[in-house]
Amino acid sequence: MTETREADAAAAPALPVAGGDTVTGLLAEIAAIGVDRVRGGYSRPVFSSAEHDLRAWYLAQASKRGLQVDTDRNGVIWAWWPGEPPVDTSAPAVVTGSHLDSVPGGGAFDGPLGVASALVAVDLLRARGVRPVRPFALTVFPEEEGSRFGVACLGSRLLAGTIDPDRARSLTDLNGDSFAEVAARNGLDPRFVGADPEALARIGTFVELHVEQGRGLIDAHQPVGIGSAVLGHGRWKLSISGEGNHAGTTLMADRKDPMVAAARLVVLVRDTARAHPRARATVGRLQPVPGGTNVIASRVDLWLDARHMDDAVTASVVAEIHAGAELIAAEEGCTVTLTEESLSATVHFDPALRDRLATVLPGAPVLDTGAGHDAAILSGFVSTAMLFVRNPSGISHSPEEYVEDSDAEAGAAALADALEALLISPVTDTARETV
Ligand code: HGY
Ligand code: MN
Ligand code: MN
Repeated sequence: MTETREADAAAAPALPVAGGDTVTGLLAEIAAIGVDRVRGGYSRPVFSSAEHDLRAWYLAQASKRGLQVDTDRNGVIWAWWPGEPPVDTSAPAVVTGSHLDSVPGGGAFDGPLGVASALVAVDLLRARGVRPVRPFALTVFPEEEGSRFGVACLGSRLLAGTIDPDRARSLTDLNGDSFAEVAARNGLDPRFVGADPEALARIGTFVELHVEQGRGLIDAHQPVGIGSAVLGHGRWKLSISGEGNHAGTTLMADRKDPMVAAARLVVLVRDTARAHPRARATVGRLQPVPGGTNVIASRVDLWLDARHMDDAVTASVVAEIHAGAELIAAEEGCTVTLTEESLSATVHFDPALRDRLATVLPGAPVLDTGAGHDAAILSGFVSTAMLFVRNPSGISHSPEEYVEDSDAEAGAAALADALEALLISPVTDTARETV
């Protein structure tokens, strides 16, 4: 044990230390929550009963560790390590966390792995006798996937003030319920959602651990990697309007069928992305109105997800798709509108923090990711890093997402190493000292 740890181990307060939970064990505790028997995998939308149960589980786990828990006005859960001396409570905090909500039919690890690993990292830091010299908190951000209200990272965007609170309040789910109405039914006062500069200013360094959503660590034969960048990405809603009619009485020549235009558009999206190296463009969600088997749709709504490391390429891809959609709609006797729902520029994590973690975790590859994260939203405001844990399938947003038990524990140990380095480094007097 290093000198710091020995001295501190003797002086460490008799705080409740959980009986050696493992990441695998914690994830097993929530494995039955939000199982989707139709799609497979998990469907844990924000403010659903499943997500509510996950939040209750998390609050119990945090309390079991003696963490001081608070849910802020945006629904972000904060779990603070008790701040006995030598904590300099005025110093910027080290914060780690992720999310509990999922995409429809998602995997078991996207989000919960980072949340469970943070809890186990607390146990490991305690067992090592680490005494933070600066404030330390765990967080859980709501609506990271944007699966219910359509905007990804809604919780961290509200905290950071990067989404207009009126727009957030008016976002609606598939039932037409607004975020304001649903948030109010779940303990938040929608009048007060929005930028929280005090909470943001408390964060000096944010580290998010996440399952890798790709093959980088498989190919590198490493269990843990360090994040370098998050590809810029956005979501656009396209609405194609035609002429609803009877499937049996309407001759083919008389049709203005938005479903046909939508089908042609989905292929155009694929072809446009293929024409731009490393671009990704997806239509994963398509909704005919009214959606009857014997009905020619009057309208088809579909959502485009487009991404690229170069934001200008993302913009070109979307512009080409929009132009192509208008041509297709005209040829099918339809009209089309395109509405941007969210857009995040490519984010490069703090290079000094990235390099610092590379020294703490020698051999960990440095990887960019095509997946969005709350860490990317926060990186515009605080020093931010990510750790990735190997996913042998490389697949995510699917029940096939997977992490080996040993890699899950290696991830938590790596997170504890990173946090220890950040928590015991001397607090300088710079106002926004971050690493
Ligand atoms: O969509 C994403 O990239 C993230 O999983 N929310
Ligand atoms: Mn995800
Ligand atoms: Mn995620």
